[in-house]
Amino acid sequence: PKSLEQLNGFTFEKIINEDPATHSLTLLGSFPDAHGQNEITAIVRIEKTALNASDAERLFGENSMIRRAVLEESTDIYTWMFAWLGENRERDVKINVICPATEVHIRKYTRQEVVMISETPELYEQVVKPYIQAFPPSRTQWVENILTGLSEQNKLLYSSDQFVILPDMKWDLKTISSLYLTVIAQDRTIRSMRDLRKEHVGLLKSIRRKSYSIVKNKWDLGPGSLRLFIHYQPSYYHFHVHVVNANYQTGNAGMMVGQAHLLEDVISLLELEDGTGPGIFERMTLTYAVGDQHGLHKAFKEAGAVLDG
Ligand code: M7G
Repeated sequence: PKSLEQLNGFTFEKIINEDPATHSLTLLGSFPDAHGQNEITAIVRIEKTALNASDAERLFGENSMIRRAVLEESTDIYTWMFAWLGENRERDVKINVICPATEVHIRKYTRQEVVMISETPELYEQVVKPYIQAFPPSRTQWVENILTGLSEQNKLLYSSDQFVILPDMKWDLKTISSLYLTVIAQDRTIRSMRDLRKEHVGLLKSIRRKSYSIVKNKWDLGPGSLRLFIHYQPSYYHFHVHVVNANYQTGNAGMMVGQAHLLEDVISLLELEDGTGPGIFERMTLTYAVGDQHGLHKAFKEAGAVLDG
């Protein structure tokens, strides 16, 4: 096919690949041959083109390219919307806004080089703990809003005095192959994975059990289709678990080795504790990548903890 008219001669048979990360669909089907007598098997891959950096200045404003936008959610400083670049179309773009954005947000979203850090328990005490404690409570206002019923209440999939489950802000809420939920613990004393102890095994297992049953009931995906993980370092120091379609692949660092720790492995490690003496996460050295814009980077450098790059 060399024209739209010829493209429209395509007979769709089935989808052979669906990749939300590259915004593409690969279709199997056929085109008629030149005489219109036989059907010739064809693969068509359709991918949304990248947004053009030179359009940046006209994305918003008087001559905006955006024709329509619908608010999906707004909480604290975070807002997300879906928008259309023309009429009668499938929604084109998801727009996330952070306003007002803090210095920490700007650093987090800025492209950067990473270096590997081996965080010993001593380094945690000396550098990381004070860093976590220095965050003002406003940093996790969005979490408080969810837990106290001020926002995203119609999104809650589960709520108890232990934790809530709801769609993650990253998810478009409809593409099952990129399903992304977040589980937020009520317990405000667990700031990160470092704080997990044997006594939390019950909580972690309930999170696992409930996540499985909710996803099964609502989207008919079994436990084998889910990847449950915890970030270390996370961006927000209020304990939460990521629940993601196991088949979802993204270039996003959030699922990379080093930052993502499987909930299963964490439960298993904690179960090995004998319940006396310091816990595994009090004794373990955790190795991960830190961006050179990350708030911890400078402190680690000063402490001589940055490995040669
Ligand atoms: P994280 O491991 O602390 O950091 O995860 P990351 O953002 O670097 O992954 C926090 C998770 O909460 C992320 O998956 C975010 O997309 C998600 N998230 C962040 N905010 C501000 C919101 C929100 O307001 N609502 C919801 N539903 N999810 C959020």
